[in-house]
Amino acid sequence: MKIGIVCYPTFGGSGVLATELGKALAQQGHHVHFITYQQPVRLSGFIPNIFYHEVQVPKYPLFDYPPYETALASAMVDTIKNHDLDLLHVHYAIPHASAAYMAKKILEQEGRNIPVITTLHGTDITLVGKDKTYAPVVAFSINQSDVITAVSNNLRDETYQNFPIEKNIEVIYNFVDVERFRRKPIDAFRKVISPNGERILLHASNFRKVKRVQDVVKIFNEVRREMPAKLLFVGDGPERQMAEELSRNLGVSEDVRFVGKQEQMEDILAIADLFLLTSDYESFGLAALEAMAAGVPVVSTNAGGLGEININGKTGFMADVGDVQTMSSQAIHILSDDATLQTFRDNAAAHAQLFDIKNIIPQYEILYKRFCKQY
Ligand code: GMT
Repeated sequence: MKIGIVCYPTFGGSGVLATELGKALAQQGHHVHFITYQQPVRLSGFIPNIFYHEVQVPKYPLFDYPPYETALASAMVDTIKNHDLDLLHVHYAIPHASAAYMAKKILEQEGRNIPVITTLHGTDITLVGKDKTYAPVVAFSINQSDVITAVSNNLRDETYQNFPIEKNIEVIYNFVDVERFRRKPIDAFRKVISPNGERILLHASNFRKVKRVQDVVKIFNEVRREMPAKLLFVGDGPERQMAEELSRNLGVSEDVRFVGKQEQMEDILAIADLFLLTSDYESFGLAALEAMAAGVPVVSTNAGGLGEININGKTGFMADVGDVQTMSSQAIHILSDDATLQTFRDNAAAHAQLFDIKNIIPQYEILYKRFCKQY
């Protein structure tokens, strides 16, 4: 099949998922055309069946806000026509679903029907999407998609609660390439981070408010009272400075390291002992699933779809949003002895298998084939 994929090309979960999906589809022999405003971060190197079309948004002095959505819809039309695409799969509703609707209508006038699949990822529904500024367009364009998928049952339910959606929303879980994340730790790297064998706690995110990174620092502070430990922060974003300040105020900054945005998450996860995800909401929590695939247990909140991946008491633990005390005790319990940690590690790795790329990609292929009967 010839598949167009539209996503945010950044480190966010939706972009990562869309890129990994495209790469996996290309490996199956499909032709995958990424239509994005810059090269997606996980799309490095040359992959024969992958094509990249950059959306150019010209800046004119007249525009305070260059019309990205218009440029994107035009790039979609152009790519679909010139490369004879079979379908368009857009990740994240805003503004991808409405741009896809526009492209679809333009192509209809030329006698071409292009099926549009919209995958909802989370904040496009729960935070940004339901904001009155965007809501009518989001609801309309989701309803106009030929197929709607959500990355968890929770996100499907949230979408129905927040928008007047008339169509069926299918749930296709996010996935992880289990093989890729099953890495041996690089000893030299582990020694740099934890020279005396301290436990390594990890958090990775875009440091937005929804992640509650202050809770990560507070939990680490409690753990460190009980055992030697280090905290690694991966990623960057608006709340990073606050996390740095808090770790200084709590007197733990010597043991906290901010390593910025990283592409090789598997190497970092390979040295970690525990992943912390303290979010107000996660539709799914792809970062936590990647941790589990690397055999790293997760202590998280029970918000959104996190309970669909993190099994309380088995792959890690969950607690209410903001309940730092409980999450600290849970982290201490997992890390307190090697045997307990190993049990949680094994359970996390085993559970992640359910979400292996090999199990999920066929679900997307089946969905695409509904529209591409010739394949
Ligand atoms: O978490 C973010 O702020 C990034 C966001 C995105 O759109 O990239 O992540 C969302 O999509 C991911 C992939 O489906 C999910 O794993 C995240 O849970 C979801 N984030 C939220 O719901 C807050």
